Amino acid sequence: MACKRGALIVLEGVDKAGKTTQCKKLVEALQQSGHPVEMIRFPERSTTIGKLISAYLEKKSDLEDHTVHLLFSANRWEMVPHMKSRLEQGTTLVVDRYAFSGAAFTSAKPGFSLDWCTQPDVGLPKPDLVLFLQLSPAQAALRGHFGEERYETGVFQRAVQQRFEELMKDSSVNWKVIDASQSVEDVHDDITDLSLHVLREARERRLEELWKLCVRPQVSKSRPGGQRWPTPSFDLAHKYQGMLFVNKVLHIFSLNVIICFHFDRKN
Ligand code: Z5A
Ligand code: MG
Repeated sequence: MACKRGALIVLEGVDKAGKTTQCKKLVEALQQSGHPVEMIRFPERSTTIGKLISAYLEKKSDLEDHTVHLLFSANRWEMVPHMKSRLEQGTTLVVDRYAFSGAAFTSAKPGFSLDWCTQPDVGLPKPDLVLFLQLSPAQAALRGHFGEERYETGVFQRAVQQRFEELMKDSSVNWKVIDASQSVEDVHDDITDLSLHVLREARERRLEELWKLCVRPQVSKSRPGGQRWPTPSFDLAHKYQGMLFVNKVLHIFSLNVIICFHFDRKN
C-alpha cells in the first residue's frame, strides 16, 4: 500500500463502557480538525450476514455457537474491501468493536478456546491502535440495566472481561487502556491525544495483517471448569527480531576481528 494512508483505530471494551459514544465524538473531533474519517461498527447489522447476527442477538432466532462465531467473522471479512479502499484513499477508520470482541465473547462460552476463536480473523487489516475502555462491572451497572439482547448478563460480561485481559497480553497489537470511568469529556481527551499521534505514524507505515505472525503454542492457565486455553503472549515477530539483533551483533563482532587481524598483519 502507498504511503499517506488513513489510520485504523478500534475501540473495544465491555458492555456500556462508552465505545459508541466515544467513537462518535472522535469522528466529530477528527472531522473538525480536517481529517477525512469514517465510523464503522461491528456487527454491521445492515448486510445479509449482519441481519442473521442481529436476529440472533435479539433472540429472534437461535444459531449454533460455532456458526454464529464464524458469521461475526464473515461480517468483518465482507467489509475488508471497503475498509482497505478507504484507508488507501487516506481516510481514517474509527471502528466500534472488532475481532477482539469476537474472540472475547465466544471464548467466554463453555468449550471455546481463545486460540480457536482468533483463527477466523487472522489476516484482517491490523489496527494501528486498539483503545480498550476499562470499566468495572459495578461502574457499568450504574449506567443502567442490561437490555434484552443476548450476552447482556453480569456473569457473562465478567467472563468476557477476563478474555479481553488475555488478549491484551499480545504485544503484537498496539493496545492502550483508557479509564472509562472518567467523564465523557475526559475519556474523549485521552482518546483524541492517542489517536492524533497514531494518525501521524500510520501515514508512513504499511497496513499489516492481524495476528499473522503470532503463534500461541503454550497452554498457560486453567479455567475453573477445568478447561485450558493458550495465552496469546508469545510473539514470533518479536522472537525473530531478537534473533536478527543477535545476528547483527555477531556480524559486527566478526567484522571487527577481521579488521584488527588485517591491521595487525600490516604492522
Ligand atoms: N459481539 C460478539 O459476540 N462477537 C463479535 O464479533 C462482535 C460483537 C463484534 C452487540 O454489540 C453484541 O455483539 C455485544 C457483543 C457481541 N454483546 N454484548 N454485550 P453492540 O456493539 O451492538 O452493543 P451495544 O448495544 O452498542 O452496547 P455496548 O457497545 O456495549 O455499549 P457502549 O457502546 O460501550 O456504550 P455507549 O452506548 O456509548 O454508552 C452506554 C451508556 O453509558 C449510555 O447511556 C451513555 O450515555 C452512557 N455513558 C457513556 N460514557 C459515559 C461516561 N463516561 N460516563 C457516564 N455515562 C456514560
Ligand atoms: Mg455500542
